[in-house]
Amino acid sequence: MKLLGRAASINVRKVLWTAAEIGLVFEHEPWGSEALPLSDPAFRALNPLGLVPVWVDGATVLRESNTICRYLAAQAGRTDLLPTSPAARAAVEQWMDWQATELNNAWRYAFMALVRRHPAYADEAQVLASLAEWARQLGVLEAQLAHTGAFVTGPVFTLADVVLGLSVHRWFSTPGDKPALPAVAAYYERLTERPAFRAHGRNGQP
Ligand SMILES: N[C@@H](CCC(=O)N[C@@H](CS)C(=O)NCC(=O)O)C(=O)O
Repeated sequence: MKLLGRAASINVRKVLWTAAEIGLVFEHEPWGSEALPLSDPAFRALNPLGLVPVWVDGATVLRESNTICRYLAAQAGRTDLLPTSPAARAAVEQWMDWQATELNNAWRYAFMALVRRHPAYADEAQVLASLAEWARQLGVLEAQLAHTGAFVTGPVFTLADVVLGLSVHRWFSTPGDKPALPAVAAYYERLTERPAFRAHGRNGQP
């Protein structure tokens, strides 16, 4: 088995964290780095979208980080990470889908401007709008975590916590005028108790 994608990518980190929770042994090639550009035809043959991560398991080639995480959990029979009953599984997946759509879109501009310092993200009004929308979206997570007092869907750590934990890490790694979110802050500390999060999430890299 092989993971393709540089470890600075939040979507690659989802796979690294999930694989570590499961205890998988696999090869890792940092595609998306200078030495391994995503324009390389060999990479495009695996993912015509030109994005990381990509997971190769024999003849099975997968893209989309959340899909790869679900595949790994299902293959390992880790029903704690991804339950099999339709309702419990959907409860995990709805948070994963929300992270990949609404939440990620909210923080992208602010993160690229304030952390990556990317010149294409220099519009102050858009930075402030992104921070405000990010805080508004995380207010939904704050309410949920205040309710569960533990993980996103309840007392059990699931794949929803992998993907949301990495977004929360970006929130706390980004400077700016941000509201206090005490339940989210407590969750961040709770996740930090996990060795796999310390290795692939809260590891000094934003
Ligand atoms: N929906 C995809 C998004 C993948 C994605 O946007 N990956 C970024 C890195 S986080 C990427 O490959 N960007 C192109 C680049 O870095 O050149 C997923 O969840 O895997």
